[in-house]
Parts: sequence; C-alpha cells; structure tokens
Amino acid sequence: RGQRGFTVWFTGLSASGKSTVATALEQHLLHIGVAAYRLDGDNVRFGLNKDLGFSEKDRNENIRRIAEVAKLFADSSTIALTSFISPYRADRQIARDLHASGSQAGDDALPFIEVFVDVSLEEAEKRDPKGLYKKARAGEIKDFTGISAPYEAPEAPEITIRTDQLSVEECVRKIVDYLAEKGLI
Ligand code: GGZ
Repeated sequence: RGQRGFTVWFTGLSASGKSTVATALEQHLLHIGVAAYRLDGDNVRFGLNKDLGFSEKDRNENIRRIAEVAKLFADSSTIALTSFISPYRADRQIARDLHASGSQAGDDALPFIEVFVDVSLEEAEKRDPKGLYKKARAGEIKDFTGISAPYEAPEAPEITIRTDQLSVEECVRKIVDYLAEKGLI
C-alpha cells in the first residue's frame, strides 16, 4: 500500500452503531497490519474539544477540529476513523474539502471515505442504550439530534451501511471490500 493514509468518516444518529462498527474496523485493520486510529467522543470530546457542547455552533467547531486532526493522522500514513454524529452536511463537506486540499508536504488529496450509518430514528430510539432519547423526549436534554436538532443525511456517501440489517462483521466487510477495491488497503 502507498505511503499515505486516509480518513474513514462515519456519520449517523446517536445509537446508529458508528462506534461499534468503527471499533471492529479498527481491530480488523490492526490485525492485517495497517495502522489505524479511531477518533470518537470518548477521546476527543473529553479532551481537545471539552470546551464544546451541542449547539449548532459548537458542533460546527467540533467537526472542524476533528477534520483537522483526522487529516493530520491521514497525512502521517495512519488510517483515521472518525465516529461522530456530524449532523450537518456543510460540516462534512468542509471535512471532505480539507482532505481534498492535501498537505504542505505533498499536494495529493488525502482520500476521504464517508460512511453513512443508516438507521431510522425509530430504530435508534428503540435501541436507546444510554436512555438519551428518552431524556430528550422528556425535554431533559435539549438540542438532541433527531428529536430537537437536525440530522442531515448524506446525499452521496461512498458507503452506506444498515446496521439493522447487517451484522457488525458484515458492515466491516462491506467497508473493507470498498477500501480494497479502491486500492487503499
Ligand atoms: C446528540 C448528544 C447530545 C445531543 C450528548 N445531541 O450516543 P452517544 O451519546 O454516545 O453519542 C452522542 C454524542 C454525540 O457527540 P458527537 O461529537 O458525535 O456529536 S456532533 O458530531 O453532533 O458534534 C450522545 C451524546 O454525545 N450527546 N448530548 N444534544 N448527542
């Protein structure tokens, strides 16, 4: 495989399965000997972005910083896996454009693969592993994605996975097959 990395950008509702699939994909990549690093709420929102909440402005800034960090990882020949709701189309476009502009060192674009983790709000709400949807419905959490804040589904993601129809392994396989087909791994 070439020297440069790339970014796999997961987007989807809370409880859609982004982190589960990203974690399994990371394990698979490490197992086949490629460096991969996952960025998610646990290692970003409690550190780098601990000053940010969930207003539209803060989410814009959250995604902007994550895109910059993902690009740095990709530029260092690591596969960056990001798992954030990233609800706004314009923010995901900014992340994509940032990768398209390459780095100081090389001018080639860094590949950016958007993975839409597509489950209905109904399904996500049924899962509700942390009880957040219930709280959002009760008005205890404001600006909650899908309930009181928007989720703008991607119009042309590289990959769509339906976690309500495929197993985690099948979702990983679909992504891995895409990456292999594009000569990325
Ligand atoms: C959406 C929220 C909110 C609000 C807290 N809206 O299922 P989770 O818990 O573990 O994942 C959600 C996470 C979303 O953070 P992101 O950084 O991915 O969001 S964004 O990309 O929109 O900036 C959820 C929890 O944080 N959470 N409050 N109001 N999700």
